Amino acid sequence: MATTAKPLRIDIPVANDERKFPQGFFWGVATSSYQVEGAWNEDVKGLSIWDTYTHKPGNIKNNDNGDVANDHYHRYKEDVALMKNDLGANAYRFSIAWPRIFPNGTGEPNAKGLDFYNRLVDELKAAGIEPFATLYHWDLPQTLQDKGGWQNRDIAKAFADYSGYMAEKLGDRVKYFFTINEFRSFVEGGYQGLNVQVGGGKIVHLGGAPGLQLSNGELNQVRHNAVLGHGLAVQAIRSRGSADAKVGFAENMLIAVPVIETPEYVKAAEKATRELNADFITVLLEGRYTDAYLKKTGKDAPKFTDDDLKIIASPLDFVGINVYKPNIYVEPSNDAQGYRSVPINASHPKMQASWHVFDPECIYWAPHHVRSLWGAKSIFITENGCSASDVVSPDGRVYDSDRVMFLRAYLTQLQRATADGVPVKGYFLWSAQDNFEWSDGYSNRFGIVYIDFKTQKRIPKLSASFFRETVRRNAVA
Ligand code: GBH
Repeated sequence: MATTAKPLRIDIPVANDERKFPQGFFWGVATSSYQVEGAWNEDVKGLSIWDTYTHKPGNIKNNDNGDVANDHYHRYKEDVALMKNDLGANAYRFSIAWPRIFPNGTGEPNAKGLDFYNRLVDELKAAGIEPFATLYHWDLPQTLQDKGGWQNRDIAKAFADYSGYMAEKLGDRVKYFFTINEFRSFVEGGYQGLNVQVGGGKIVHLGGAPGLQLSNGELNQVRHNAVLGHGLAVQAIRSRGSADAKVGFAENMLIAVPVIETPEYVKAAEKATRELNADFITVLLEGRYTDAYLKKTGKDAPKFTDDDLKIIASPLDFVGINVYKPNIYVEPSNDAQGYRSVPINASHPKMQASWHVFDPECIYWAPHHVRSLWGAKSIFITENGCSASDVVSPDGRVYDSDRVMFLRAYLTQLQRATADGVPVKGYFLWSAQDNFEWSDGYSNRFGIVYIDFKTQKRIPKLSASFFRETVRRNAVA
């Protein structure tokens, strides 16, 4: 039966205003020092706890380490050019290796270490890329670990001194500072190890440097020392940095997603989010540990003073959140808690990383909750992205179709949040390049640029084109 089919005409939504982001939105990519720099023992750099940890056989998949990593320390010019030309980024979130600046953690600064970040920042400015500096992305000077690391309250003060020093030295060009990246990850991963629910009752165990296994009471004190360090650093940046310095943290917020979008479910998800983050974001923004947290921790609760709480809650200019996955799905309940967590189904979709539960809605709800719970006026998504099984195909390209799917889905939800008026000012994609993925070594690729770790060749992936077009339009591509 022959029909004369009319060819379908589909309008390509090139100018679809409905998916636009606010004007002046920062489109960034992110990395961290230990994961990309390499040059682990050059230019008077001190050892970090990650040098020590990775050099011990058995800690990292394939016994990989960050000795060379992406060799970014020597190739930063090429990498900045890539960000500008191939990714179109207008912002870059990098971290500073504390042991490059203070090889012994405190004391005499190392001019050569500082010089690297001066040159990097100058290169970024010349490329029209706004630098966002993270002061602590887990590479603690080993000398400070030898004095107890974050178990030792004095480290908080040492961190503030180092932070103030950096704000003073870079402050004429760097306006945005993040104190600490993911309190929860380095505290729980490094000082106890953490178990993550990934669906179907399956649990994945994650660990990191310095590889300790503290008791719950000791761990809660480490949490407290870390938020105290953040507060002292905020004060040091304000007093020693430039007058227009902006400062905040970048935390891996635990996110409760309402199963259904009704006011009751949303309320329940907000309550859950506040309690889930009681040990970090909530105390940082409220200056108090919630009653439920103190009750739950009981005799293991951290020891603290009222003065500590004031320091911890030093006023911030923005809230930075790393958003990858939903942590719990929530429905309302009639008990005192007011919410109930429902199980994540065994067949729930995942991205490649063992822990990576897939749900774009989490990047809609995370900033929403931050605004409704704490009234934040400025929010950054400091990380978002996924790993994938990327390979270079015979034609020399890398077809990461799943990452493009992931980014489009998450950005669509983020755009929805900005359209609601949630004050999200920028988005940083993790990561600018494949890099050293902690315990997974080089086996887990999060970049939108592929790295051949044998030759250090950089190949922008399909997702790099997607990102570049998104930035160009300032809308989901
Ligand atoms: C971030 O860590 C890091 O900042 C970055 O260095 C890293 O490379 C990147 O993401 C990709 O992994 O959320 O309760 O299920 C995220 C590392 C944080 C992921 C803890 C797994 C499990 C705990 N991890 N998360 S939970």
